[in-house]
Amino acid sequence: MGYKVAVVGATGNVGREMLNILAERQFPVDEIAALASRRSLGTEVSFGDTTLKTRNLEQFDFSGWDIALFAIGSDATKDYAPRAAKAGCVVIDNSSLYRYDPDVPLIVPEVNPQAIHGYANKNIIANPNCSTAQMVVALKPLHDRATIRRVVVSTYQSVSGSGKDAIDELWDQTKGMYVPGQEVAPSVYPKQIAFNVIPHIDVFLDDGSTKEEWKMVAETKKIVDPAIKVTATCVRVPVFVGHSEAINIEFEEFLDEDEARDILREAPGIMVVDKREDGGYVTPVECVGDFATFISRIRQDSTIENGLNLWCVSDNLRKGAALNAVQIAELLGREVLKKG
Ligand code: 11C
Repeated sequence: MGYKVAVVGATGNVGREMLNILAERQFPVDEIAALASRRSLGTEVSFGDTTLKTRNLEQFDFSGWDIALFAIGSDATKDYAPRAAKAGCVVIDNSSLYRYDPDVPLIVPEVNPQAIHGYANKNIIANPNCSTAQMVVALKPLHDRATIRRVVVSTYQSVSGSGKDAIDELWDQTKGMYVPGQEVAPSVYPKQIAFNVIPHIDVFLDDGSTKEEWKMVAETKKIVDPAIKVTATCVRVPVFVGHSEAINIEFEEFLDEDEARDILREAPGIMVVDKREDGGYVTPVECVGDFATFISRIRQDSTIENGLNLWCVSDNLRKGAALNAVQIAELLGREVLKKG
């Protein structure tokens, strides 16, 4: 016996990846519903070898459904997630709506699987921001060994993090650079993204940081350890898929770079590619479609007592969103629902 699973927002980038990953990982599904707003009705989406017709989210009755993977914006989530949860369906939500709610667990299965039991408070589990998810997978095994005091992270985030219109903007703007009269003005982004980088993701906060940077701080504390200090600079780069991060870590204890490499090699969800030669590291185009978080450029930071630098790359639509949500569903099935 398997599960009745609904994917909410099935026609978006993340919703489609959720369906792909449920099929790829052979999640034990008895029945699947691809839900979308009225605007997207009629659109067909793939689920393994089959094609699903989208169903109307507004009229959907979640009673009798086990799990709903939500990949819609916070505003729509506010309307539909409580409705699904009240009907007895466990919501795994990819929006930021519930992430900082103390009654809702925020889970990366490789890092804090024990938090799963908190689902029962509201029948809701939150999925973290993509830039946080890949970073905490790398931080956790190192924190367990040498206790992280402070993290300084700079991100290089792909445009797919902003949705389909942003992917189109990068594509059209890049092409338009070569065709006189077909230049494309910035629309999704405040400045040109083609052949450029933009140090601004999400809205500005009063202290001069951005919401994306704040999320990396708040979510790392909730998932790994509230004692860890994090400072982040989040930057959009002209890459379609795959977020990259340069991470500087200060530990309580000394951690040798070779030991760190060995720890990361053994850690769940991580693939170490770290040869000190031309091309001996991973770039975002190589991680697209992969499940792993890739770690390269592991090296001592000798400017502080117990410092380490590393480079972390992952498919933001997968580990950063859809894969992590499906992994939470697998964890929920294994530890709580026990049907599959
Ligand atoms: C980006 N990280 O790359 C964002 C996308 O809180 O789930 C995901 C935003 C979120 O723009």
